[in-house]
Amino acid sequence: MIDFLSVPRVVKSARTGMAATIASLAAVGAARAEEVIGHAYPGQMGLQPAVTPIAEEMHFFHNDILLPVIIVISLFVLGLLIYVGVRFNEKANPTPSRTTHHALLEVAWTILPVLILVLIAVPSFRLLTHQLVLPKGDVTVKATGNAWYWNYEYPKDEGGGFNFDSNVKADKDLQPGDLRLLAVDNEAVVPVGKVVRVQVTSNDVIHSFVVQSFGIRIDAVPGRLNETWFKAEKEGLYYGQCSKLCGKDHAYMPIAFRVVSQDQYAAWLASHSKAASAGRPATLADARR
Ligand SMILES: [Cu+2]
Repeated sequence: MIDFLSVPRVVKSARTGMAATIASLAAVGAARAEEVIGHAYPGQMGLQPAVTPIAEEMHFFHNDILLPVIIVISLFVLGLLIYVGVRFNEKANPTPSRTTHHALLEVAWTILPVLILVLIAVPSFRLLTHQLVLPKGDVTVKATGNAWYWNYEYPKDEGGGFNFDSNVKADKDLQPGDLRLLAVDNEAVVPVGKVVRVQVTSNDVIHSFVVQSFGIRIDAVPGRLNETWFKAEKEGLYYGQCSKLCGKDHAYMPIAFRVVSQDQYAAWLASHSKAASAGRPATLADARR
C-alpha cells in the first residue's frame, strides 16, 4: 500500500512520460523488495527472520539449546568411534577382553541421556505452552484451506464481515519484486504489534497453515477448527506455504500476510467491509483507493 501511495509523487517529479514510468516502476520495485521480509533467501543459512515473540523463542530454543547439545553429542560419539577403531582393532588389541557387563557404565549411559532429555524438555514445554495457550486477541482471521488456495475471513463483530480467496499469482501476472510461487493476488492484512488469533480449518482435504517468520504451524482439518496466534512486531510482507501434502497443486497455495500500521489496517478493513456490504467482491485494490 505504501508503494502505491508513493507512486504519484515520483511520476510528478519525473520529466518525461517514459522516465516517469521507469522511475515509478523502480520505486515500486524498491519499496516492495525492502518490505518483503518473510521468505527464504538464496544461500540462506539458518531460519527465516523471526518477527514474533514465539518465533524468537523458537529460534533461541533451536539455535542456543538444541544445536549446541546435538553438536556436543555428535562430536562425543564420533570421538568414541574413532577411539574404538584405533585402540581396539585386531592389530592393536589381539586378545580382546571377555567383559560383558559393567554396572556403573550401564547406569551412566542410561541416566545421562535421560538428564539431557529432561534439560531439553523444560524450555520445550515452556515454548509449547506459549504457543498453545492463546492470549486475548485483538484481531481474528479465519483461514480456510481449499484445494488449492486459501480463503481469509474477517469477522463482522471486529469491523470485518467479509472474506476473500487468496490465489497464487501466475507467472505471467508477476510484478517487479514479486516472488514466484509466493506472491498472491489477495494478501491477508493484519496490524503490527497486535495479537492476531488465526482460526484454521479446511473445506476438503487436510492442509497445513505455516508462516515461518511468525513461528506458526497448524493443521487445517475439515470439520475441525484449530487455533493459533501471532504478534508481528515489524511491518512488512511475510510468506508461508501449505505444509501438508494435499494433492496436485500443493506447491501452489502460498500464504501471504501483510503487516501494516494500525491506521492502514483500519482503512483496509473499512474499505473491504464497505465493498462487502455493497455486494461487491472485496479485493485488496479497494484499500488502495
Ligand atoms: Cu494444502
